[in-house]
Amino acid sequence: MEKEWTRFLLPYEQAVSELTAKFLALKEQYVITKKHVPIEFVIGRVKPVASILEKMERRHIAWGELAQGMEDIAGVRIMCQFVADIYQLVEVMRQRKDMHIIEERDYIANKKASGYRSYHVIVEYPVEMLTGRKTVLAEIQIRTLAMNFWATIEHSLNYKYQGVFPQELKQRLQGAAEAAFRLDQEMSAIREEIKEAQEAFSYYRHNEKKK
Ligand code: 0O2
Repeated sequence: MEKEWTRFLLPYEQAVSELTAKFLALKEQYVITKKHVPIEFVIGRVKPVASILEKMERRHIAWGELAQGMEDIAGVRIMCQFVADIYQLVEVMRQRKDMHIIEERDYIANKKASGYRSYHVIVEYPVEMLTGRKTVLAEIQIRTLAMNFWATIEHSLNYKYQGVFPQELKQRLQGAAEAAFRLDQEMSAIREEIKEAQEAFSYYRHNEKKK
């Protein structure tokens, strides 16, 4: 059985490492433009077998339906500074020819009941295997650093409470999610102000030079 899992997960491993490398390469391209870089860092993982089995049971997914029925076996997470960066990256992804978007879930505009916010993009991604081309599904989660901070803490608490949080903790987490989102909004507002100040400064310098 272990060998079968290894064989099954191999294209997903490849998809995660290729997609991670591609988003890092995209970041480098932004870096050399000397403009704002919308990517902070990128991580990827293949869902552990125990989590796949748990989700198969919870969602009643049969072994034969696994490749189409579970979209997040291959997962890549991109962290950004600002909410606007997230939408910029989604737009970049929509233009790319090497990954085909089949679904987008905007959990920023429509946060989850838990308080979770992130933008999920499900893509079909082709990997070249020894046996030929295999197209797998992958889930790209794009979120701000503040959203990631919240989700990381909530995720680890989830393990402890198995998803059944005491009422007070649940409310605190929902409150913390709102605080994280307010932080994102504040940072975006500050960023706009900095941009305006920089534009005004360069306009002033330009006019000074003309004198
Ligand atoms: P891991 O370890 O991150 O892979 P489901 O998986 O059934 O809950 P669905 O509809 O398949 O949900 O996909 P969804 O909700 O678009 O994405 C699921 C993934 O999003 C989760 O994967 C988490 O990574 C993240 N996520 C969604 N909701 C929450 C939440 O309330 N809190 C946190 N911290 N993360 C969330 P996994 O498999 O749970 O875990």
